[in-house]
Amino acid sequence: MKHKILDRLHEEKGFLSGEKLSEEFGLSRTAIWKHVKALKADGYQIESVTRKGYKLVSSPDIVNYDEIKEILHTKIIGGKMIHFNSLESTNKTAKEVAVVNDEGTVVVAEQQTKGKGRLGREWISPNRKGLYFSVILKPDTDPTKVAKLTLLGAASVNRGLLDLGIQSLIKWPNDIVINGKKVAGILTEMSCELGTINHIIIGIGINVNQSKEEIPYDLRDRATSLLMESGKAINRKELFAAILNRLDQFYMEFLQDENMDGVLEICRENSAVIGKDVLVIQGGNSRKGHVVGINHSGELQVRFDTGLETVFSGEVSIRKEDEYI
Ligand code: BT5
Repeated sequence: MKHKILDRLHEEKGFLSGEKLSEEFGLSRTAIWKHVKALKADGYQIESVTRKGYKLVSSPDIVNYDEIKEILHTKIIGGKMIHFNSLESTNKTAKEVAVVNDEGTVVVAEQQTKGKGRLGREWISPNRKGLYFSVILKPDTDPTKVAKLTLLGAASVNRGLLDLGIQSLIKWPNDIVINGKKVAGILTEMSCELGTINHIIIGIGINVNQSKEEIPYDLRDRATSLLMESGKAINRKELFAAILNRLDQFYMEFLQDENMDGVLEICRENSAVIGKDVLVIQGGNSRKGHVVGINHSGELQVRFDTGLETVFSGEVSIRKEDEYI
């Protein structure tokens, strides 16, 4: 009901009387007032004047469904959106709710207190400075295709950023970088049984409006934000919707015939590592190699002294020889 009242306040330019609202929704005026109070607690600035009613003055900087639905044009992704002000990790919560929710459900939080990176690492997620969300997918495919879905996430972030006029590169398999520094990361997790996928969680974290001082000191040489790179504050709602729109587009393509050609082409054309000398770090072991390309299965092709090898995305980190990331 709260959301319906919010919709009406959004529509109405001037004041909307409590009486009219209570007639429209068949509620008492006290009930209407309670919902308005709840909206105020969510951060909506609503002016209330005796005998005139309520007027929406401003919406909070939050990334929930109400705030992006006008610009969300998706078929599957975001069909349901579960929003939290604070969570330990959106991937953790998405995993917990995956069984009882349809695919496309998005878990989003304004901040994370234990954001997860890969291999037990941490993702720093300050309140309302970035975007932190996880998408639940349930494709009818085999687990070997899952690594490719990380690239689907990466391509969606790259294209979503471009929709807002921001250029970025994809550092296979899960980093988005601008000017050699990491601005976003993707964590894909899977639950499967006997070769069948129960669900996949694609978690995306993006540094949006952090100033340099808001990036932890020990990450400043390798992390950046969109604000720092573009010199202007970025609208998180627009960016969130743009990425979900792209994710939906690419996932629909994938569902048709598991075709990822478009996504792979984006990952190749915008690669931060193809044609570069890199260190391939795997299980505490580091080897020098030269990245030749990304193959049809989304794996990295690297030429080592010993010959050409295919590198899988699971437990591997790639670092450029002359850079920190
Ligand atoms: C990643 O791991 O890059 C995956 C990050 C995924 C985060 C999202 S947020 C929503 C969803 N819910 C979650 O709990 N997680 C996902 P990895 O490649 O392991 O990179 C982690 C490393 O990046 C850390 O060890 C730091 O060095 C660095 N790092 C941590 N926070 C960062 C940040 N905010 N910006 C840039 N680098 C960061």
